[in-house]
Amino acid sequence: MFDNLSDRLERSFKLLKGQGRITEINIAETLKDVRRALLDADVNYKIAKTFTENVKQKALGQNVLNAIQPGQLMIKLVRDELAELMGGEKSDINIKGSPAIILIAGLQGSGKTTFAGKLANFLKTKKGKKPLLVAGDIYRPAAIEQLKVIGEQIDIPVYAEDGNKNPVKIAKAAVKEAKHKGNDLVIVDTAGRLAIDEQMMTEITEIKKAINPHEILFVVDSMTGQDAVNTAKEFNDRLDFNGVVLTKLDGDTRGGAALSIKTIVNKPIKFVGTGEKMDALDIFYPERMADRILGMGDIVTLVEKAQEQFDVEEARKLQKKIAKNLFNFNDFISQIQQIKKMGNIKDLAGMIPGVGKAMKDIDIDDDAFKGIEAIVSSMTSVERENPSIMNGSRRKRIANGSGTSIQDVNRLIKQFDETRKMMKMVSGGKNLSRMMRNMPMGR
Ligand SMILES: Nc1nc2c(ncn2[C@@H]2O[C@H](COP(=O)(O)OP(=O)(O)O)[C@@H](O)[C@H]2O)c(=O)[nH]1
Ligand SMILES: [Mg+2]
Repeated sequence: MFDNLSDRLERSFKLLKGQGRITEINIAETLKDVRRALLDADVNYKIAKTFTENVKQKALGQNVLNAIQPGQLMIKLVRDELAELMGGEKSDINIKGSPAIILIAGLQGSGKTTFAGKLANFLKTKKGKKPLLVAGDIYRPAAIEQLKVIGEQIDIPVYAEDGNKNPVKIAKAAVKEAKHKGNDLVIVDTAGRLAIDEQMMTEITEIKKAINPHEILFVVDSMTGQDAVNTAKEFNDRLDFNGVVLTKLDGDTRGGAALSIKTIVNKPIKFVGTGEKMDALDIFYPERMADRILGMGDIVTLVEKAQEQFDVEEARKLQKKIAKNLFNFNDFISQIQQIKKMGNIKDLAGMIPGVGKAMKDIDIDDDAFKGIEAIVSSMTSVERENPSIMNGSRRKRIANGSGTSIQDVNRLIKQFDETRKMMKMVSGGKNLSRMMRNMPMGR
């Protein structure tokens, strides 16, 4: 995420660190570099200019020149300004109302239908809502089908009227249906066009008038950079939406949209999409995003995700086993499965301070553990529980069974042994939260 911008900003600060003395001149140079980095990330020109001017004013106000660690202070100022640029505080979605009605708007292909599903899933699992999804894109038959498939995946009902060509009527009927069936949340997916067009704007405005939504969310593809910002402006002029959803942040996006949109439309970014799967949705936290941009990682989100997926009881049992040196291959596999449940591995690793950049060019995907899992599943249950009995002939059989080589099996067993030793060492009385606290925080 925003790799290039992160690299560029880091280099600007190095410029400062390398200097024996901080002067007004090299601060000015650093800020010029920061501005260039922002422009290259496709941030609006005026915004980039104001940005560096603000940082400069604050730097002078805080007397960076005499600070003990001027480089650090500059980084903090830039970090705060980045967070401010992206909205400062996180903004909640309004789901009060019975039912609460959410209208989704945006261009075709921006990710509306996917987001509608993700949001329904999120509000169902995290807020205990009973959503009804509404298929309001009636122009492409495949669009209705797409929403139905999504609904099935996440076990959420979809309201659709095959053959009805009036999305305003469909939306109204859906709200009625929700009241009738006891759904306390209605999410209306709509049709988009490839570019802004009058007919689409009229239609979505009419839907808005007819159902009076509590929340209108504008969905925009972050890969489209400045275009995203322009589209947002036009939609906002017509719809006066409540918030922005930035999708495809998992891709190779430069960051311009995320950094410019708040200033241009003065509406907060509320969610970001980070993948095609239904759980690839994050609440947008400006400060955490700023940390990630500056390569400081996002430990808070990482820990939150870990806690969400972590079974405390399981962890306690595991700790006992580790202490008694009873950690075996079954535990090993269940650990891997826990990690996999947490989501995209590269994404997660990117939240660890300093790791994001190091892993940028490494190709890791959800299949990263495939070989390991194959090897372990070729072990008998006796072998899994007693890794020490693994002799040469057993290793050979496992290699054959898993379609790997004896070297692969040896390597895994060696790794496993080393991990086990290390785990036993660190587990001596310490608990997990203590270990978490000892993690490098990067700031
Ligand atoms: N990588 C990635 N792909 C996404 C994301 N959101 C949507 N997509 C994909 O983008 C394409 C268009 O999404 P869709 O929801 O159909 O867009 P719509 O036309 O606005 O309804 C689909 O292939 C989605 O799987 C995201 O956050 N990350
Ligand atoms: Mg769609």
